[in-house]
Amino acid sequence: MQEEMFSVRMRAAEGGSHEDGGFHISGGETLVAKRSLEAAVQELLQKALLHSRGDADFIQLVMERIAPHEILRVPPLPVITATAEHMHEGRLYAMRYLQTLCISEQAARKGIELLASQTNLRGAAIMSASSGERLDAGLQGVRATRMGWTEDGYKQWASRHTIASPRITEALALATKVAHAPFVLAELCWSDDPEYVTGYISSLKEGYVRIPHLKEKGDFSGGRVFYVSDDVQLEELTSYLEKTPILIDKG
Ligand code: WAQ
Ligand code: MG
Ligand code: MG
Ligand code: MG
Repeated sequence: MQEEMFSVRMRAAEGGSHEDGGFHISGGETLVAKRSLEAAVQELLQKALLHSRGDADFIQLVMERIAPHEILRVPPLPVITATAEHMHEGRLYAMRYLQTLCISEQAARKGIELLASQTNLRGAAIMSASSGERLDAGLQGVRATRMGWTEDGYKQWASRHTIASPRITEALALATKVAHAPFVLAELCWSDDPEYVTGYISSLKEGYVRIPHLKEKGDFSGGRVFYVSDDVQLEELTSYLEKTPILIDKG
């Protein structure tokens, strides 16, 4: 018999809930076996309570059982790390690299400018890879959820990658799910946490490319951009991102 699986989502804000105008502190999501549910909840609660962006006074945790037969399994994207000694080099690299992934110069610039100018984004911007126009409804952003690692998949990956950390494995699971999304050509990300300056550009074509400096320490800007092709069907994309359960498994 297949094990019961649960999706867990956390969001935390300061100064009230997000919908009441609170400042976004942290979010996180995972997909775990029922016997790991308590540990997963504890980890996400700690992430909300001990956060460099502030002191959360609103924390929401949602758990939902997921039918095991609906879960898709994919291997993690391959990971490489680019060279960039400082922010300007990192952003220049990102500008050029995005264009090799069929993102127009204008859309690449708009994506970088968006992340650099936002300090309170909870979900990812959906952006046209040709025009750079934002397409997510009401500019609210979309949160990818229902993704996690299998135990074996995680063990194998961590044994082969010395960089394994909760932040990186969470980002890689998200990037792997997003890379498999219909209509998505690439993702651009850097953290909104002021102490973490490494970001990435990921795609199904080239994998997960880490860029060591995409902002300067102390900066609260950051977020995610999902670049999509012109034939995008927003409902289909959003439903995949929010609903389709994905487990990252052994390569
Ligand atoms: N779906 C959509 N957007 C999200 C999600 C999600 N599940 N989670 C986070 N975001 C967006 C949101 O705007 C956040 O404010 C922003 O991304 C940054 O989230 O290889 O830590 O959790 O060294 O702060 C990447 C590099 C780290 C890791 C990313 O992001 C590495 C990170 P954070
Ligand atoms: Mg976070
Ligand atoms: Mg995160
Ligand atoms: Mg953050």
